Parts: sequence; structure tokens; C-alpha cells
Amino acid sequence: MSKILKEKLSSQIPALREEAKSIIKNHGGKVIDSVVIDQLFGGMRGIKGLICDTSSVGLDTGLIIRGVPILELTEKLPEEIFYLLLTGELPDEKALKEFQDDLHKRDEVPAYVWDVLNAMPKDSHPMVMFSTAILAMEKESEFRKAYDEGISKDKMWEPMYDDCINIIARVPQIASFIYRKKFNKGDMIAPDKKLDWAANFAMMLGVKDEDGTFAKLMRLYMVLHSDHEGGNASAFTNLVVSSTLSDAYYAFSGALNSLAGPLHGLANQECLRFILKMREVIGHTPTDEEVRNYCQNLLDKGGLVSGYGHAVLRITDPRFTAFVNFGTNTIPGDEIFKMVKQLFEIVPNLLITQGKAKDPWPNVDAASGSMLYHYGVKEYEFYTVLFGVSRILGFSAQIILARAMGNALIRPKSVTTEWIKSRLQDRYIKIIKQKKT
Ligand code: CMX
Repeated sequence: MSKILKEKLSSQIPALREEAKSIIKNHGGKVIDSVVIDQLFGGMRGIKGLICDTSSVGLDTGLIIRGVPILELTEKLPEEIFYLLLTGELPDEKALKEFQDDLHKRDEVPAYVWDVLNAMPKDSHPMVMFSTAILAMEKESEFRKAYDEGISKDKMWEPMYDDCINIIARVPQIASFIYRKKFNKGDMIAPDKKLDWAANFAMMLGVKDEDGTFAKLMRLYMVLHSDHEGGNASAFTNLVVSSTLSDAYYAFSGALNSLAGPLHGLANQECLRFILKMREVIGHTPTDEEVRNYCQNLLDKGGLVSGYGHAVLRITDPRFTAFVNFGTNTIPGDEIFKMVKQLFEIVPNLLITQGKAKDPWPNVDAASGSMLYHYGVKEYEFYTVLFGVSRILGFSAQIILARAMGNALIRPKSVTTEWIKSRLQDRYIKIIKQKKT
């Protein structure tokens, strides 16, 4: 690494940040080429630049899969949801059985994947292991082979489909292998071809589940996390990578890396870690007053309350509601679950009073960990892998459709700060909103 370069950059950064802040403050509401300057500096938030038909997320509705609100789909199997995401219809019994049989037929994980995982450092994060395992399997890609043989564009979706279904069939084994290896749970457990996808996964994790409630939780978990339209960071990464005619292995590995950030999928791990830490610091199950003070202190220091806020939603995430409903029916007296509900009573008001977060309400990550914790998956570092396994359903549906539609290479335009400044002249500017003072 060049020290001079790093130091030079480091000395420039404060002025660059100041300049950006000043442009946003003085010109953030002005329009340049139909994009608001805030959006250029603000993660392209809200710019409509993609088509994704698998699902949509309304700010006041939450996740809607092919026209059906997620709260109406909580009793379905993840396999049914995948079918719905991809085709717009739920499968009948025969179609479901055929799809489940197909998944079982394709479930053999190449032995070298275990070698790769066994060779990784013991302290690798489970998401690193998961993303690496998927990428390591790239040589299995049917799409890559077909491309090398000169497949025509209109047929490309077929090997893409095969790759995706192969990956969906194999990820429960890969994820459970990671769980058992990383957390010293013993040898891997073989799949059972009689079980549905999520129950098989639950069984392979090795969690004690005499009455089948953990399997039910896994089904719900996979359904709730299956998709969230195309603009979120991991889905977008998936679409960007695959838009280069890259295959599903490359696309999912990249998308999982994006999911692994604390502002996105890692928030489920962070949320449970936060609850346990708060209990430890306070020394007992905290009172409302203690929770309020603890969270206020965190916010005062500029910290994030994981599991709260969203880039699109402006309501309590219906996926949070679904988890709370499940918890209320199955583990109403659980201490950690009760703390999740306690935070729900307290955090939104604190965020509203602070006045920064546009959405003060809980998202999907606020409740899921407490359920997993209760049923024995206490190693919260693993939680984002569960999110990833579920989301591979949506990733798959999205890139199969994108390939089928022959979607274009994703290539938006970046501009320089100099360019923005050069456009800050009256003849270019249209103000479309009042900036907040
Ligand atoms: N706690 C504290 N501050 C928060 C906050 C939270 N939960 N949510 C937003 N804010 C702050 C932001 O950090 C930002 O502060 P600055 O202006 O100082 O940078 C300000 O409020 C405005 O942010 P926003 O426009 O409301 O939110 P964004 O669209 O930029 O980001 C999200 C959305 C989810 C990243 C943000 O709400 C957050 O960081 N939440 C906590 C992490 C989390 O739960 N992520 C999971 C989201 C769901 C998922 O993808 O799995």
C-alpha cells in the first residue's frame, strides 16, 4: 500500500466532505437532469431505475409478492413462495410436489465445497464462509458452459434457471454445515428427502425440535425473507452482477457480501447482540426506564438502533408483525422476546424525538433473532446466513426473469462534484421541493 497516497487522500477527505455537505445544504432540492441532488449524494434513494416484477415494497404497505401482501402468505411454504415469485401464481399440489422432488434430486453438494470450508480460518465470519462456498461452486455453472458453447440470447434463461435451482437445493446443506462446523455442533447431518425445504434445513441444523415448532419457524423465516423487490442493496448487487451475463454463482456471492453489512442483513445479528449487551450492562432484565435511558444514550452518541428504520418503509414492517405474531403464539413468556416488544414500545418515540430517521419503526431484523435464540440458535453471528439462504429464493427469481427478459447491462452514470457545481446555475436549475430548514 502506498503510504503517501493514503496520507494524501486522508488529508483531502475533510474538505471533500465539507464541500458535499455545503452543496447538499444550499442546493439539495434543485433538479439536474431530473435527479435531485440529494439523491446523488444519498445512495440514489428513491430513483426509479429498475424493473423488478417478483415483488414490490410500498412505503405504507410493506412487502407485496405478486399482488399479495406478505401477511397473507405466512402459512405458505418457501417453495410455494418461490413459485409465486417466479411465475405470479401459487403452485397446485402436483406442481409443488414436482418442484420439491426436483430440489431433492439436485441437492448433492460437490465434495470440494466441504474442503474449501474446512480450510477456512476458524474465526471467519459465517457470511464469509457462505459467500465463499457459493463462489467456489461456480465451476458447476450450467450457464457458463452454455455460454461458452455459444447459446443464443433467447435461451440463456434456461441454464440460468438450472443454476439457480441447483443452488437453492444445496444451500440448506451448505449453511447447516457452516453452522455445525463454526460452532462445534458435531458432524454434518444428512438431508432427509421426505422433508420440505425449510424443515429439512431445520433438521440439518441439528436444533432439538420435538414438537416441530422450530421447523415451522424456519418455514416462516424463509417466507418472510424471501424477497424485497429489486432496489435493496443485496438484490441490486445481484442484478448488477448478473446483468454482465455473469452467472448465478458470481451474482449470489456478490449479493451475499452486500447483505453482510450492518445497515442491511447483518442488522439481525446486531439487533440480538444489542439486546443481550443491554441486559448484561444493566445486570438484569431492564425496566422500561432503563431501556429508554440505554437507547437514548446510544442515540446521543450517534449510534444506530439496529432493527429500526428503513430506506423505503414508513410503517412497522409487516414482516416484524408476522414474527411478533408467531412469538406471541409460541413463546409469549420468553425474556428476550419480551424485550423485543418492550423496545417496540420505546424506540420509535426516541427516534421520532431525535428527528433524524425518516422511518422510526421496526424492520424485519428487530424480532427474528429473539425467536432463533429461544429455539436454541443462540450464535447470532449465524443469523445473516439464514437471511441469505431465504433471500436466495428472491435473488433466483429476479435473475432468472432478468435473463429471460434479456435485461440490459446495468450501467448508470456517475458525475463528478465539479460537474454538479458547474450545473448550479439558474438556467439549469428547477427547484422541485422546499429544503428542510
Ligand atoms: N438508529 C439511529 N439512527 C438512525 C436509524 C436508527 N435505527 N435509522 C436511521 N437513522 C439515522 C441515519 O443514520 C441518518 O443519520 P445521519 O443523517 O446522521 O447520517 C438519518 O437517521 C437519516 O437516515 P434515513 O434516511 O432515515 O435512513 P436511510 O434510508 O439512510 O437508511 C437504514 C435506512 C435501514 C440503513 C437505517 O434506518 C438504519 O441504519 N437502521 C438500522 C440498521 C438496520 O436495522 N438495518 C436493516 C434494514 C433492513 C434490512 O435491510 O435488513
